[in-house]
Amino acid sequence: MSLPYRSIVVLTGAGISAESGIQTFRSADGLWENHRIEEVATPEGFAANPVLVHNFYNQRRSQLLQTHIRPNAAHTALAKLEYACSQLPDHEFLLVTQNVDNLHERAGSERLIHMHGELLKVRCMVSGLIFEHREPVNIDSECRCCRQPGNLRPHIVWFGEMPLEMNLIEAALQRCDLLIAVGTSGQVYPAAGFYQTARRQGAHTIEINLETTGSEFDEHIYGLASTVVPDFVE
Ligand code: BJW
Repeated sequence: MSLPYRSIVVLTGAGISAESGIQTFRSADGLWENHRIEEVATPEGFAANPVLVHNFYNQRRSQLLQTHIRPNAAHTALAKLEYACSQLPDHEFLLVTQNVDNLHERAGSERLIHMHGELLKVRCMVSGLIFEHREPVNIDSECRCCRQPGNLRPHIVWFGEMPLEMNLIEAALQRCDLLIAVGTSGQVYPAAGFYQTARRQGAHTIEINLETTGSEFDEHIYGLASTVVPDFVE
């Protein structure tokens, strides 16, 4: 694999997991269809109706755990790209995903940040401790640290909350010479602005998507992530 770039940041969105069977957010049959965003993806929505929000995430957690939901060729190609970078001196790689599924790690990615949280984790609202969690959660579920009911919330970044590991992401964007965005509509900030940060300091920016999103990347490659990403990496 020839690698003309030394510092690569890849940003992924729901489009990379679409071919694995996980619905994207903003397509016509998208997840939000049956729920208003404010109801299920804001702290205010959770405070108003925790049962509804827990049920929404319970349903998505159980979908993710179905056996037919697996990483696809795009996830695998990004893990290979990371491995190739790790074999070369003075090369670095960071994968930043907005996705809350676990398909990147299942494909072998290790240098990975889940900036919008993780579906298979819950957080104690009192201590802030984070736990792996695969079972349904309800308002009676007992927290593992404080042994109290009602203190658990999904470990998900909702609208109005600060995305995770922003310092590490910003630092990587400041020094990258290639930014690739795969399968994201570019409608949600701060991720939607990453390509501008990278471009400002001279990085080449590439968008891989089914269709144009209107964002002004240097290069656009249109097609299915499962085809385009492996082609690009090899
Ligand atoms: C394929 C494909 C295939 C399909 N192959 N491609 C006004 C202006 C600017 C900002 C704001 C504003 N008002 C409020 C804000 C801030 C707000 C925001 O951005 N709102 C916008 C809606 C305007 N953002 C926030 O609140 C964030 N926090 C924040 O800003 O904190 C302050 C801060 C300040 C300074 C620095 C840092 C922080 C938090 C955002 C949290 C987002 N959370 C969600 C929900 C998580 C919960 C859950 O999963 O249930 O995260 S929203 C949802 O959107 C989810 C996703 O990660 C995120 C992005 O969606 P994504 O991945 O792009 O998916 P889609 O469906 O939109 O697009 C899929 C794409 O794939 C499409 O383009 C398809 O074409 C393509 N595709 N199949 C290739 N096979």
